[in-house]
Amino acid sequence: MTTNHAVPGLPDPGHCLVMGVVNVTPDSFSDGGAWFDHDAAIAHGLRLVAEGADIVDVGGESTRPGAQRVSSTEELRRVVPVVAALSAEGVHVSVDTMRAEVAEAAITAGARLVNDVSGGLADPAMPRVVGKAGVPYVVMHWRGHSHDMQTRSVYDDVVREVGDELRRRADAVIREGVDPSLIILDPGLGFAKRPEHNWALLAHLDELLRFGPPVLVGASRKRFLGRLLATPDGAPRPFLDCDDATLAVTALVAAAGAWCVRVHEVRPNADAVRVVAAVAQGGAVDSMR
Ligand code: PMM
Repeated sequence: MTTNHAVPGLPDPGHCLVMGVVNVTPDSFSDGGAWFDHDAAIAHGLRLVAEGADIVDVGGESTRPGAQRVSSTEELRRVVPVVAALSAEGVHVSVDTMRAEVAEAAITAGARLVNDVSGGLADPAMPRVVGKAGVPYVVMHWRGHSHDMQTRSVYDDVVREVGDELRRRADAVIREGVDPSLIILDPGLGFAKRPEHNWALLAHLDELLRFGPPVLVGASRKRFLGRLLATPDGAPRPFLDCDDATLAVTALVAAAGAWCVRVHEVRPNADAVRVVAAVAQGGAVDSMR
């Protein structure tokens, strides 16, 4: 098993971290916009921490396949008050944004990590803002905005190509001033990827882990899980019924050495990463009472 990395400024509990998702959007594909109201979003974030989330990821723009962009004004309005309130409660908040302006405002409001699904491609100012702030930066594999990203899901060798493209993005953001020790890589499951691409990336996660930076995996409630679990007549399993499948992915990637999983349903995943760590340590932990 590849060892878990510590990322400066973020918790290092000795197991794969759990990032709980708070989508402050009316149209998120997986939680139906249930946390669109600020107070509801803040309460949900605190509940996720109580359930074992190490980080809470706050996002104001849906990246559901086919989604249209929101304005930066609207994204700021959605995200900043939630980031500020959760940060004031001592929560490690990550901001899920592709916009430098939103990242900067969120960092000022207390966010400790920038989660950029575009890996710095959507807004060329992003890497400089993150570099200047000196916060950890999730660089995800991305080939274009959600409205037409599925047209870009063409690969000869998805594992090699995603790896190469991610490595190039990491080099690019380092040139723009991001500290290499603060980079986290993410294969971007579901982003310009068909189900078979996601499964291949999961099967060969070791190749991404070998690059060096910590790896974050976001499989939670994604369509490829629903497709796998489709009914005999081909109807995909609804997103909200894919949490057990998400849990299976969590256990597998945590055992493979992932640094963090991004999930909607925190408690079972927080339990799973602890089980994986206990097995990996083979009984050599004093918490095994
Ligand atoms: N997936 C979504 C949103 N943000 N961030 C990272 N780093 N990795 C992901 O896989 C990812 C992400 C889309 O899922 P959601 O709309 O259900 O939150």
